[in-house]
Amino acid sequence: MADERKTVFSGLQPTGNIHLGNYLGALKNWVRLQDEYDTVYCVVDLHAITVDYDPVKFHQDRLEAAKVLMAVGIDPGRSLFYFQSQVPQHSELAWILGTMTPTGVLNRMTQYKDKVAKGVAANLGLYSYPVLMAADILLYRASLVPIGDDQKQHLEMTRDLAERFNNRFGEVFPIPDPLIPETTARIMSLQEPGNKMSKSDPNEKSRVLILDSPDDITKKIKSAVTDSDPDVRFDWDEKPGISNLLEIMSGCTGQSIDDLVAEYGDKGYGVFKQAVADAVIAELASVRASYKALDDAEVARLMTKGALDARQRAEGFQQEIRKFTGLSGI
Ligand code: AQP
Repeated sequence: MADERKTVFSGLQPTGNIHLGNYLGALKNWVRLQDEYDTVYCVVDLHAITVDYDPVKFHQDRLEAAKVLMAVGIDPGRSLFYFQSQVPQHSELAWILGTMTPTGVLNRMTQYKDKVAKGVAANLGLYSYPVLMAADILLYRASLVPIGDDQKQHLEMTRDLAERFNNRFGEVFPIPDPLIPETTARIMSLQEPGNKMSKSDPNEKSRVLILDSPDDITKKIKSAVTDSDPDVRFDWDEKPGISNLLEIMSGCTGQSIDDLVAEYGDKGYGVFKQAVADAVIAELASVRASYKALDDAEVARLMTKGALDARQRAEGFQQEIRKFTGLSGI
């Protein structure tokens, strides 16, 4: 029987160790959505090579990312899960969508501008990253895309491209909606709470990794930059460091920010930071245990199988695109 469920798509770049921002902003939703939707998740390795990388390390990082995602709860038995580069239809659709993308739109993409401003070499792949991201999503006719706040602008561009394609060639793509968490959409760096927590930040103390030991988690949370006024209050302008920790604790425990402020408001930063660290350790304990139980060879085997299944499904969808665009006969 045909699968009537709506399709969810999302991807993660294997650009380094997966952190609490990735987890609270996107991955928790990825896992949850597997119960209700037809879920397609991808380690987006083609996106990751838009920045400088070492091929040997990259090959290991890619498998490691797949392993951590499985430990977090991505289940290849319930989700289509694979490496993007092993499904060439992503790149084919990206080319077609690229022919419909005004360069003026790409010139407005803030992530590209931010990366280049930070010294990342400007190249065509980095510049057209949002077009490939649109292809990733639209290839599977996805209707929902769980992402953190930093990907919102790219998703808006995906929606515009879907409409543009539908108007030009016929109703092919659903217009995908973003799924962005209310409180943990942008987890900030522990050292510079004005910047988002990021895999590529050179300061390792800026982020908690999904696989950090309980000791490391405690040390990193305790050394998080805060301010000198001892009240625990939610106020991004005056107290960005504490507001970030409140969001992290709320994301890990499910307690509201108001409840946390009521509980820790006058307890002092020492007690509050310890409670945040305990909450993060408790949240990530099962991920660490699952990771230890996973075997690299089995992860690689499951990813190969995922790619075979994804290629078959993607080819069916791409045949339709080729017909609509005149690249094959109707
Ligand atoms: N700090 C964050 N807070 C909330 N969500 C976040 N995401 C990333 N950082 C945060 C979300 O995680 C998903 C996977 O992200 P990605 O690997 O595709 O790339 P990214 O958004 O560029 O994440 P990083 O960690 O900052 O990587 P680098 O340093 O390589 O650029 C996405 O849904 C993202 O929104």
